[in-house]
Amino acid sequence: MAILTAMVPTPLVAVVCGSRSDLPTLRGCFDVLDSYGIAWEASVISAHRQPEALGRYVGEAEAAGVRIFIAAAGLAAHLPGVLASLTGRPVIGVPLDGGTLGGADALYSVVQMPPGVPVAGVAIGGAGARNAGHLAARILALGDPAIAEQVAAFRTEQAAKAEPRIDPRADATTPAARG
Ligand code: AIR
Repeated sequence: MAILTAMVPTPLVAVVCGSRSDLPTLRGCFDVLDSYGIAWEASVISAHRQPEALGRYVGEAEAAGVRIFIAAAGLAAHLPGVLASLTGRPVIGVPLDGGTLGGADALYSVVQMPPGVPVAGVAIGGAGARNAGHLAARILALGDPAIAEQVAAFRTEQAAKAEPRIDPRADATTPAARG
């Protein structure tokens, strides 16, 4: 079990993934949490390869004050579901593209949870990783005015980026129309 701890005290969010090979895809999740000033820690613990370590870790993380778990895995992505069986705190599941099935395998594993054991599923891959960070922020914002302010600021900033009535022909990044 490897635990990679960000240089911040008392993490509110624990990000767990099934393999070190998942870490590059999770970069956006860490960046989003940092952008909100939310303390987090990251761990590599596979539900299949290190099930006992996962159980121990969840108990320790809860005791340390972690409020939300983000769990990411590819292939048969049971990590979010197993994690949700081990904690009563919110679990956000990020399905990752593990190869042959393009992440559909992980997506189904994440969202098709049995009643009583909820996992909040986000999109496959990098978009989902970022949204896991945003969703964690929104949940924490319910009880934390400082984070609520950050969430509001992000939404305002994002909304300001709308570009009504542009001329796409003047945009050098838009490929020239053919035919
Ligand atoms: N995985 C690891 N244990 C259980 C699962 N489902 C996932 C990892 C990774 C993929 O299997 O989350 O996305 C491949 O892992 P690796 O270590 O072979 O690169």
